[in-house]
Formats: sequence, structure tokens, C-alpha cells
Amino acid sequence: MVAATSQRANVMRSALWAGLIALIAGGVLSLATSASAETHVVEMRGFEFFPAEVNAAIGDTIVWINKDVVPHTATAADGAWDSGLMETDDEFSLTIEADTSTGDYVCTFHPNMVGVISLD
Ligand SMILES: [Cu+2]
Repeated sequence: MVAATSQRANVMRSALWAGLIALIAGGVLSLATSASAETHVVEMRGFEFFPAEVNAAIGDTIVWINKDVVPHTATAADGAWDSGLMETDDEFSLTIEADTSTGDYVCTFHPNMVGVISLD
């Protein structure tokens, strides 16, 4: 029991450090790029986009990462952009420009997987 508890404490400590490092890295990254552009990460997991809705501004980038063991896609409902087949841990990024098609998007393999990009 004691060993299990201290192992859990170690895991928590590691998670805290990882979070801190991510915060610092994120800060440096956002200073290096534009002051206002944001990166939004959407995970594909459990046959859902998470988060399902992203509020983005022009200049922002959305990055999809497939965390499922099956392939997915992120595909604009109107077909204007398409990640193509994404295997586990594959990433796809889309930078929002004035003429980028926003609104609903889906996974072409699993039509129940629906996400939304709304403009700020
Ligand atoms: Cu899918």
C-alpha cells in the first residue's frame, strides 16, 4: 500500500512537471509566433472530436490528433478541406484564413463524428 501511494505521488509529481514544462514551452512558442494567433488541439478519441466545437479566429491553427486505434478523418462538410486518412497519433493542421471553410466537419468513415469550427 505504501509503495502504491508513493508511486501515485510520483506520477502526480511527473504530471505536474509535464504541465509546467508545457506551459513554459507554450509561452515561448506564442512569443516566437504571432502575439494573437492561437493553436487549438482537437483529439479524436472514443469516436468523437474533443472538443467538438472550436472557436477560432483568422490566423489560428487547429491541430487534430488521432488518439483512437482506428483511422479517422477531419473533413469539411462542404468538402473544402480534408485531412485524408489519419492513423493513430497522426496529426493534421489547418490554419484559418479569411476564405477557409468553417462550420461543420465530419469523419468520413464515421458520419456520427461531427465537429464545428466557429469563427470568433
Ligand atoms: Cu472516424
